[in-house]
Amino acid sequence: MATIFSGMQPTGGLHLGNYLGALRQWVKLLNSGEHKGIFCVVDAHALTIDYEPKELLARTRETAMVYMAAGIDPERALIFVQSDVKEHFELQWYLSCVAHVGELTRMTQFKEKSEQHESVKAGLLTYPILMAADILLYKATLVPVGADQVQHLEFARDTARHFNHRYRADVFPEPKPHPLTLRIKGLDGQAKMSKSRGNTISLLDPPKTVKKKIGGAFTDPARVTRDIPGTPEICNIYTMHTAVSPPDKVTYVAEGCRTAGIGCGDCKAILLESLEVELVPIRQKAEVLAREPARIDAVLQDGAAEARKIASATMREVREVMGFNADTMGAPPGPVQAGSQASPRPGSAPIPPDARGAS
Ligand code: AQP
Repeated sequence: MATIFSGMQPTGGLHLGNYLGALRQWVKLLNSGEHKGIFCVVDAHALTIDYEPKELLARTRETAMVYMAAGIDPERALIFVQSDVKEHFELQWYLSCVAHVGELTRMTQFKEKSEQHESVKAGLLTYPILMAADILLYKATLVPVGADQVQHLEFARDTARHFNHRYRADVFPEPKPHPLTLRIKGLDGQAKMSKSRGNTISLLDPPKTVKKKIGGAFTDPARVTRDIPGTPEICNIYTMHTAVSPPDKVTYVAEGCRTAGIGCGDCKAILLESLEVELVPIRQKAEVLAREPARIDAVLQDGAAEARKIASATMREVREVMGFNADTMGAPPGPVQAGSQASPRPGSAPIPPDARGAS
């Protein structure tokens, strides 16, 4: 059974782009019964952009809540928070010692995001190493990724290869991409719908807000008046139709747009109906979950406990092939006392009393 791993950053409220482009596909993959699912809220990745520490925890919980409301069943999949499993960061460092800086500086996301800042934080450069650690820690074999993350997944595959080759071991399987091709543009019709751009329809927006946002959303600029035909393929409203409307309605709005048989307002009204079919159950489940924060915390605690089990088993293998003491996690805390029962590191000679500074 393939293990799917994926995650989202708690950088803001999850939106239609996150849902239609990724989350809905995770649910489909999980419900196919062919995969084991591990879904992480990647809060440490969220530090690579400016954020408000006081808001991070609430956003992290909300992200997990939306995973559940959208259909990720915690009985069938692990849901946990990245920073709760410290092995991600340990593995990140080890991988950073087999990864190449040249590969990192070539990443499109790094180039684009670093151009926006005068002083570039190291975390922006090493972001793909943490992503590789997230995936490899669970030996995930299938990773649902959007086009903008394909390069990072390729990096994770390369890093798995570098590691296995360097340590002449077969610790990490190479994760395969499960391509997510749908791309939803923002309400501005310019860039992709993005939490950080403020051009989103949030999954938890009330119906009135969704209506208002769709009403003001950018369409084909050629359709200045209702009687001018348009090109549905370049219109973000049409893209959303293809994701949420039944096929007969998709055909109807496409033809109506091309022939000027319908106006953008008509097209948006039909989209609203389809969107509500998709969003109502998510909102309802989220409302119930929001009243039960202890349930969300319990899911995240159980998820982290299970994730730690997998992670610590992988790290044991990793440490062993790297020449560390594989049992570090189980070692008793505190300094080793003379005459204690603690086992010496493999291959280590006893330390002579003089060297310990004993009088
Ligand atoms: N507009 C989108 N259309 C389709 N898919 C999208 N995804 C994001 N936006 C769209 C997919 O959602 C998953 C999780 O994304 P993320 O939270 O890790 O970060 P992101 O892709 O950078 O999402 P945002 O909203 O744009 O966040 P910010 O603004 O913080 O950078 C990914 O699988 C992504 O493909």
